[in-house]
Amino acid sequence: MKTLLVLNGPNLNMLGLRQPQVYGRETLADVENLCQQAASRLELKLEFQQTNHEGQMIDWIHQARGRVAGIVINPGAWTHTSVAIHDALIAAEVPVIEVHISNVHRREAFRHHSYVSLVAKAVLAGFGTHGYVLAIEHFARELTPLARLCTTAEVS
Ligand code: CA2
Repeated sequence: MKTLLVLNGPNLNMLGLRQPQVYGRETLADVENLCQQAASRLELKLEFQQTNHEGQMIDWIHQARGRVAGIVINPGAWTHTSVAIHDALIAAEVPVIEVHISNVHRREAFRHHSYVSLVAKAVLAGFGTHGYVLAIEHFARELTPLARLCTTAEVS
């Protein structure tokens, strides 16, 4: 069974507790449940982590190398600041999907630039917590030979 790693950056442990108008009412535990349900439906193993410490995030990214099939990352504010996370994602050589709960492009100008997008195969922003599920579903399509066959059959 292939493994996906879902990584969450700073302050995302506060999800559901403050700023519901921006990030909704679901907690990070709710998001993990959504992700685990999607993964088990798609026959994937899923690891889910959150940290407020940049070095910890970089260590998890390094440890993903050769071990996981894909990384779904919501880097939080490090999206807009961290060359170190950008470099770690390159070093990991694992496909990356960047997820943002809010539509960062409708927000402050400092949220419009992402160091992570430069190394991500895809970016989801503004889908709320469903963005995590969409990212997992996309990886499942790419990783499961049967899913690829179904996709081909649908279009032919
Ligand atoms: O929209 C997203 O998912 C973000 O990655 C969330 C980050 C923000 O810095 C990015 O620009 C966009 C912030 C996460 C903090 O989440 C909180 C949730 C509740 C209360 C306070 C912070």
